[in-house]
Amino acid sequence: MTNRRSFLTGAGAGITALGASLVSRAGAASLPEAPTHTSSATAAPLAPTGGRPYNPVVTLNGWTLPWRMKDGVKEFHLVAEPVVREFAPGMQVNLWGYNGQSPGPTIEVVEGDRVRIFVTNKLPEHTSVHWHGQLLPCGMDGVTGLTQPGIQPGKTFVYEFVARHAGTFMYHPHADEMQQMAMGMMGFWVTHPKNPRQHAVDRDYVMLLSSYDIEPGSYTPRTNTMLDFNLWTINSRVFPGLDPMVARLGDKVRIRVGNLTMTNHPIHLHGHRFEVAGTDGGWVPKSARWPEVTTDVAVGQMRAIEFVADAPGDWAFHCHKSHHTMNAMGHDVPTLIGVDHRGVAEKINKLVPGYMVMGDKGGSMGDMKMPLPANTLPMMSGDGPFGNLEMGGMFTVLKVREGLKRGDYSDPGWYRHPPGTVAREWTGDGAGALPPAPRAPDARPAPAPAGQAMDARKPGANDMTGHEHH
Ligand SMILES: [Cu+2]
Repeated sequence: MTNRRSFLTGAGAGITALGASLVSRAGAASLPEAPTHTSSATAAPLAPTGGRPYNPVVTLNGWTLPWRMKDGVKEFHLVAEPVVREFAPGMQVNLWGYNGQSPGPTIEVVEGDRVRIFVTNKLPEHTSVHWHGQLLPCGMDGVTGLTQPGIQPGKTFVYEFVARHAGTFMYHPHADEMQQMAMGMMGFWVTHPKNPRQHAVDRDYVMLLSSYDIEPGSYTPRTNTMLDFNLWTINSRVFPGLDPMVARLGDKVRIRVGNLTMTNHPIHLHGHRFEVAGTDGGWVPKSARWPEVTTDVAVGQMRAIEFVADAPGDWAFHCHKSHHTMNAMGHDVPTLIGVDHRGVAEKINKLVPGYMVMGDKGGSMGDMKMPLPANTLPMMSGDGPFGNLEMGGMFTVLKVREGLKRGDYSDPGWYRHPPGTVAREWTGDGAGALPPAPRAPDARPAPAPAGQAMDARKPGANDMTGHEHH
């Protein structure tokens, strides 16, 4: 099968075939292979090896599901199953997903393709797959109880429809949704235009936003959580576990973002202006687009942003809710900006494990060296060329470089700034006289920190995970 061979070549290690052992003998003969993928590295784009040509997408820290062509139908095989996903080095999470990973593999088809998707359920409870955004026969919509019975454990269902319109979609269960989506069941779907020159870009990245409530020190999300999530992920990875997005200077870049969390995410890109070129409803007419540097992606929405990567550098790409660029933390702790408690936190920690304060004038949160429970990531981390990035969660870097090869997605390393273009300490030499810094007319002097009583208290049991205000 040529498409599988090329997939192996392109994506490297971490792939094994589940094959037909999972399904009944009678069904095995007609079922396509269900490749699985366990590496959390970004797989090379899966070039089409049959059917109409298209420009494949890149799933950040993910992969695309190979298919087989049978009598003119593109056949895919998804296996819903428990998986282990590394959120970032140092943290493994027990999730549910598809074909070895959460999110499941990206499905790529072409407008007009007839698509047949086999779904085998290896979960301990029934499931279904809803094809979010597709225009399809009602009975293929995947809503348990409404359009089909649930797929019971051990059973395989088949879905079949024509991918009628090009665009940006996703798939997820419509069965015990809160539990199954809180466990990571979701995947991306791209329907490419019939004409590969239409909407063509040089680099096309896709990602799904999801959130988890994982108590520090544990390995499995709490699935009854409604709002108090503490890990905010891109493709079930958190910074610094996210690969950079790479672009050649002058490339036209598209980033497609789908949101399957319980809150909105204002997605922000530095150093560039973009337009929202598409939603899960289709492409936005050119006359209806406007320039942006942040676009809100609401719950259940998808946005395809497009821009020309015209500024060399390492540019932050992140959700603008600052607690979504942090990993699990305690935030019910006093803010002690301006209070000199050097050494005090350490002493208290001996008496009250887990004690911490924010805003220690001796260092930021990113510098706090807290003893962490096993399998827990620091709140803010990631080493950059100038020190700790103090980031976690929904954060990665767009790396724009001159002269990259087409199709080269490897990390080019940190940006080498031209001399004299980096913010630096003013030492009075060469940069002229220090201009006066006017103050607000009604400014009052800040209270002196010296001798101020410390309002420290012990964090409660829930402080490490509670995140109620979004
Ligand atoms: Cu967010």
